[in-house]
Amino acid sequence: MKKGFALVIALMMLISLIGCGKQQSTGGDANQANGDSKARVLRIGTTAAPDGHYVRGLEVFKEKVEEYSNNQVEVQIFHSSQLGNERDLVEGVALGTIEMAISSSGPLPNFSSDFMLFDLPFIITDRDKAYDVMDGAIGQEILATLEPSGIKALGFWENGFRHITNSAEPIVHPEDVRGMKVRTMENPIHIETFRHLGATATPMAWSEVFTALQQGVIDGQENPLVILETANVYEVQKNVSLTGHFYSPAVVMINQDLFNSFSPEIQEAILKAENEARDWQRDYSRSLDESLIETLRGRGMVVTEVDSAEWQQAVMPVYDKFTDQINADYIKALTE
Ligand code: EAX
Repeated sequence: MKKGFALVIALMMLISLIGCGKQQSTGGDANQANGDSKARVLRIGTTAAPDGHYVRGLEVFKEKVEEYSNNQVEVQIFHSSQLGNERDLVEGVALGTIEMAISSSGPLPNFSSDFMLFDLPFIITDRDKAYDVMDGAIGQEILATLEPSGIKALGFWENGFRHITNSAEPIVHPEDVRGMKVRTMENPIHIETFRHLGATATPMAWSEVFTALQQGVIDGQENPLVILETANVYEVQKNVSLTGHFYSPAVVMINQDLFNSFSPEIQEAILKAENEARDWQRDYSRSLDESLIETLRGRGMVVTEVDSAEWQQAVMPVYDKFTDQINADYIKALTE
């Protein structure tokens, strides 16, 4: 009986492996062999839900890149971590097993420490100022640090201002998170910030968070409002406190060798489409931050305003632990 069951499981695994292999063969490299008459497929992976702000932006990118390339390129969007968690996605693009990805800044310091700039608490409080730095020389320098990993990073999109959620009493003051088990992204500065506040920081991939909250493995988490809404976090968390303690950009990336294999015209189409989609996605993200407070209240969440200065002061010591690892001119550009 047991043996029969094991055989069935083994067969199922084999079938799913064959399935994966097939899916991968639709990728860019495989299509190269078919000549230019057939559209080359760019699969883009994201952890976001189908109606999340990344996916909406990627839909704009898809439409534009297909138009600008005269349909020589086809974009396929894989939402909800179907191609893996953010760390897997970035690794996949580096290795060329996935053509493209969008990843929040969370796992990027594992690939290039320069990205830590954006992870410092409250380093960004004004998104327009942040866009200037990210789109200017400094941002481009930081994106280029992914090149040795085989990644061409195209631009900074927006994940957004992160706010803390929980289900016990609403969090108002920094000391309220003491003793709480808070899920953070797999990011050294994020982990240290919550540790510093006296919480048990629990780094975890995004796809595991909903269940962990539901089962009480963690008490809270932090994310932009759009994620609370589109990933149904309001179903398992009662309160959101508008701390805005981190601003998280999101990087759109493509495998470097794959990008280089395209004609200059197609490369131009990809770059132009990414640029325009980025602007669209940022505007969309910004508009959601305004509208979603009421939406989440309607979902039954208690939305709590906090004293930002009090929170900033509480996390300042975190800077001392990391500033020697971050280019001082970069910090200046964001803070001055
Ligand atoms: O990129 O892991 C996270 O909390 C991210 O904000 C989310 O997956 C969107």
